[in-house]
Amino acid sequence: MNTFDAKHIKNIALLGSHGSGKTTLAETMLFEAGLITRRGRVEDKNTVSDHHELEHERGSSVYSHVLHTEWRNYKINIIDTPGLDDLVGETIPALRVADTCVLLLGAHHGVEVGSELIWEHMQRYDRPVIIGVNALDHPNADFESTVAQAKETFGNAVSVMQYPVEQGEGFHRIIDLLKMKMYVFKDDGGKPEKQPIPDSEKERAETLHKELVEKAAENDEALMEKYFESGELNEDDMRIGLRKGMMARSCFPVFCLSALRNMGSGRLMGFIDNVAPCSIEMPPARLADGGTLERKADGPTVLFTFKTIIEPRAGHITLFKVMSGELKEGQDLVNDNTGTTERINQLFIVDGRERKSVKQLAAGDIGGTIKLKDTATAHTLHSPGVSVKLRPIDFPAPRLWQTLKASDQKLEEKLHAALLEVQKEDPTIVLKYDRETSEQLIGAQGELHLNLLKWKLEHHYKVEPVFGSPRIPYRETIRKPAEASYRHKKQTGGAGQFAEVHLKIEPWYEGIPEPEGMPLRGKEEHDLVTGGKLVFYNCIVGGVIDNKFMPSILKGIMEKMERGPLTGSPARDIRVMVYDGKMHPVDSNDISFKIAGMMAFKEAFENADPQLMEPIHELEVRVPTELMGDVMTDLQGRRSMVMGMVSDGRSQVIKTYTPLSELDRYSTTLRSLTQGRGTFTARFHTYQQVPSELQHRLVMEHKEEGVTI
Ligand SMILES: Nc1nc2c(ncn2[C@@H]2O[C@H](COP(=O)(O)OP(=O)(O)OP(=O)(O)O)[C@@H](O)[C@H]2O)c(=O)[nH]1
Ligand SMILES: [Mg+2]
Repeated sequence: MNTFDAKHIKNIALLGSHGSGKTTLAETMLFEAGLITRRGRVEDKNTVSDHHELEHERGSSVYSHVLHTEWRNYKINIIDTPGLDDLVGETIPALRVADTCVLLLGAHHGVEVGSELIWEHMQRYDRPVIIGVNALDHPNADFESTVAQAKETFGNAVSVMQYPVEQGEGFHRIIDLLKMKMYVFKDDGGKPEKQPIPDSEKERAETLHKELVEKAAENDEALMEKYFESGELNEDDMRIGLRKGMMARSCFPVFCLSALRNMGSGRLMGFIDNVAPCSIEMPPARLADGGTLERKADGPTVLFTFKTIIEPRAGHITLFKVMSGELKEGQDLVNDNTGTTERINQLFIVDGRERKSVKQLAAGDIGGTIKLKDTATAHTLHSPGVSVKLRPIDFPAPRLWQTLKASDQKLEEKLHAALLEVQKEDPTIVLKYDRETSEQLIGAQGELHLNLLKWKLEHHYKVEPVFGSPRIPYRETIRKPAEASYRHKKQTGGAGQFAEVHLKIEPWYEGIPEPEGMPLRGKEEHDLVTGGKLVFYNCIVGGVIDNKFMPSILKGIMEKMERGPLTGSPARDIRVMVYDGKMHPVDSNDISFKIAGMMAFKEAFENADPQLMEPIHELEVRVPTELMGDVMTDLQGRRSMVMGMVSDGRSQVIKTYTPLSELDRYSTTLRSLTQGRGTFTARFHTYQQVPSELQHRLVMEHKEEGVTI
């Protein structure tokens, strides 16, 4: 096993939409470097990366996989990520530890919604970017329009480094604009022959080369001067300029590839070696306390854990990046997140399923260990005596919530334990107990994500989860004032109960003037846990109800508001004026006045034109422009209010306000309407009156449920 110092280690993440060829390229990079002797194919279920049975079943990546290749005297760590948007929880940690992002675009698809979504995440990580236009052998390959779409979507930093002489079946020649050579591949790909650029391509190559030279020169004053003087830059100067441009994210070099036919990966790896930064050349890493950590080869040992894998036999495998210093097998480190001391008993590098043991790792390298006592993903481990904690990984919030229970009630605990394990591997699975609806909820990125979780629970943990639609957190309120009174009387043997309460209720809104025509003896304002306000006034005159019973009346009213009279949903934004009542010298007590208050409120509520309110969510639906019509029709069929549309690159972003009750499993519909190319985000916006026929139906359903009010 070769060892590499910090300067000779490059970390790349392979990113791109589903099916753009990332796993195939990773395989080709290992093959071209001679680390594997036979090139696997995704279809044949024999690639180094997609080794998980789920991936074999699906024919695409489900997890991020770390592999490495060695090109000339450099080590390139590759993190092959899944392109499906639901699996973004696998992609984000890769973005966090990679130094350079390699974004693949299929020349037959151009910039897809999936590419744009990943680009948004990449933007948050500020990493240098290389763009690979892959599948140039595909019959529908169109390099020019793919590059044009990339410029339209990712900006003018997109810089052509190479272009194909032909595309489609016959693809086998690439013009390289840095080396100003033509690379000619044999049918089975591999090492190309370098030839001079033929006359037929000279003019085009010169023009594009000039653009590239200018792109390189613009990042460095000395180079700019050199360029102005000589009108040219040599290869080394261009490399300096391009590297600066990449670090400044003002240059995204574009390479030509056919991963499937093993064409172009060698040149890409050469460029990564010579131009892409290694980890210790990257800006300091940001710490949780706002400080920074220098990425020094000879600094204190600092590791950042970015992935936890749970394997039946090996147990917990932790993958990490050496952020600073060196790491040796057997070293003791302190986990800054838990305070625990961890010994790195086993140290290895991973290549897909394989783990190859090593004695040490240099700064910037990516490795793994097993059986750490108390370490999870996004933890910092460091040499004793220093205190460093890197900032956590910013995982996206769930986009789909479902209720969760075990198919067999006896296995509820087992299910819960299994989910706690699953969360260690996949922090985008979120558990939440909804106190209001008393439902155990599970949050995921989408339907596919949930189905993969189900597969894992059934296959690995032998427990079958049952998902369901969560109850909609409706709210109840009133639209007009109403008065009611209630006498609670129980005087049949034993301790008697007596209370009479007269109250008036009114709709409450921000800034509402104080009630008139009643003496206001006391006022309490309550922000309800389920949202909205209750304002309670004591308007009693002549002591007909003793002040000491006011809290009980309020308690009864608040209890009734927790489960409103219409559908048992919490009521809100009501003010209550208790203005009259009766007491009994002996039988009046707290419970009597609580009940009288509750029942008087209930009656008044039912006479106050009660209104059911439903949660409205603000949606942003991103779809390819050509598919917008169907998506729009579907949204309008979901009682959506369309707030606007903005075009963003090759997509349209539709903004709507849509009732939550219309969004159950929307991700599935959107996926089928757009062949998986549409996505959406939704967040709570406000509460709005439910249409009367729907209110009627919901109230009837609630009654049929036979819940006593
Ligand atoms: N024609 C052609 N097909 C390719 C090329 N690269 C990959 N493919 C095919 O495209 C399909 C998807 O390839 P993958 O490597 O699995 O794509 P991916 O980007 O890893 O996809 P996800 O894992 O789902 O994100 C497979 O059928 C590959 O054989 C290429 O250069 N040319
Ligand atoms: Mg893949």
